[in-house]
Amino acid sequence: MARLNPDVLRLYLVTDRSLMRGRPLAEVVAAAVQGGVSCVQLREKNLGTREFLAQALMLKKLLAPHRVPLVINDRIDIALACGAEGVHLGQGDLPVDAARKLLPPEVFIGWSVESMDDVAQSAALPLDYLGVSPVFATPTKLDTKTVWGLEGLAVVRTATRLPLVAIGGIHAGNAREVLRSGADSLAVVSALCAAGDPHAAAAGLRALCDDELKAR
Ligand code: TZP
Ligand code: MG
Repeated sequence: MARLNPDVLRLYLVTDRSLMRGRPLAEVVAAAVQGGVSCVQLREKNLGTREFLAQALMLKKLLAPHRVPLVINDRIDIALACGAEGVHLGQGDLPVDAARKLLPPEVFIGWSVESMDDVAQSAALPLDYLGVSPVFATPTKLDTKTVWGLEGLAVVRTATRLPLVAIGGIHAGNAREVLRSGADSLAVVSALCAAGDPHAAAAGLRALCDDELKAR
């Protein structure tokens, strides 16, 4: 399994086209990348396979010159077909072991953990990072189980050496405390997708990440 440098995950944009105020996906992602996003996950819950693949290929082309990795949510087939650098799986998706067998060794795998049982299980799985989901309650995803809170995130930090990607309700106002509670990465949806100026929003969050993480 390829070892993932957690710096690559530092500011992690997870897409949601429904929050983009009518702006094209490419426009919002390009602005966010210019601002300092270091990793992009394409998350599509309502697209057919061909449309999903078309969006993935478009983003792959957009991100490649910036050396920003593309992560595909849920779909191993789409990740393989577009040459994505990573996949993100949840508790209801293809099991991690099965995904690892299907993917080339250099493709990294992230997994959402929703309980301490999941964290315990992660130790035996071929994983590259854990998504701590959700850190705060968020209207962007309503079907969540436990809300970890900063305290829960800190407990997860003590239980694993895998890079931790914090997601759920993260914005410039709480980002520092999330990083101080043990996260290696901030994953955001609305803080960038719904921002009036995604470039400026990304630049602000990135400066904050770089400042908090410089001592590590
Ligand atoms: N997984 C856990 S919370 C979440 C996902 C995809 C949504 C996070 O959205 P936001 O707008 O950054 O709170
Ligand atoms: Mg999933």
